[in-house]
Amino acid sequence: MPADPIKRGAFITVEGGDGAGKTTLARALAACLVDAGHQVRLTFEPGGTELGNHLRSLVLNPDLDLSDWEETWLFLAARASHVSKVIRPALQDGEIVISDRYADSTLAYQGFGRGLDLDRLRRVNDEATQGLMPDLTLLLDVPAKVGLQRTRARTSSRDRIGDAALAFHEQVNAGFRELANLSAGRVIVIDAARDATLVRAAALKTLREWLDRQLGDSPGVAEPGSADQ
Ligand code: Z5A
Repeated sequence: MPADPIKRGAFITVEGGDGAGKTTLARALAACLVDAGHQVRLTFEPGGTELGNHLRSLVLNPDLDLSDWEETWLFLAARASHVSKVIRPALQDGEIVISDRYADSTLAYQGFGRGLDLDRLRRVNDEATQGLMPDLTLLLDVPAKVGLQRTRARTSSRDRIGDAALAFHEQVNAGFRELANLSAGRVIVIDAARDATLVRAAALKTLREWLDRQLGDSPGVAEPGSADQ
């Protein structure tokens, strides 16, 4: 089990650039875990609480002019609320929390993308999360161009960050890969340029192996759709 003494569940994050398939995968993983009998809390950033949802609409509003640090504080305020009101209580109840984005997104987007100081970002992230880091992070790696094509095929609505230049998204993706190298024990990189079924299968395999190691004789992870068979 994780070392944090007040924590009994497991904390898993799904990270990656725009259109990497995080939401699709997070939902599929949650469904497989629920089918296997786990208590699962599926959540996301920015959002997951009333304050977080308000801050999400502010920080993604393309008509709002924000400095890079103003943008960062909004993400951090949303995270502080998310950790204290959703993630920690769920972990204390023994649930498996799956968050679609978390602290690594701030390092990748505001650090590698915007160019803000990484050490300072780590410190403020640490304050916002009260030191709570994921036990496992699945990093969906997809070329920025492919990810942006996916999201732009889905919607034409604009957002402050998704609309940034391709070069920005490439820096973000390179940042995520560097973070994975720095935290190789926690972050597992999954090739997400493949068909969604293959991405899900690779992620499920990783998750099963990880749960076997962490949770011993817990129910594990069901095959997709096995509850219906
Ligand atoms: N942000 C930040 O800067 N700092 C922070 O600290 C945090 C966030 C926490 C959140 O916006 C923005 O905030 C985000 C980072 C920034 N901005 N950007 N860019 P969001 O939550 O609205 O956006 P997102 O997190 O990038 O989600 P997304 O655009 O919805 O992408 P996704 O969740 O990775 O993908 P998806 O919704 O699962 O799939 C996108 C489409 O592709 C959809 O039509 C799927 O059916 C399709 N899809 C999924 N997988 C595949 C595969 N494998 N092949 C083909 N098509 C696929």
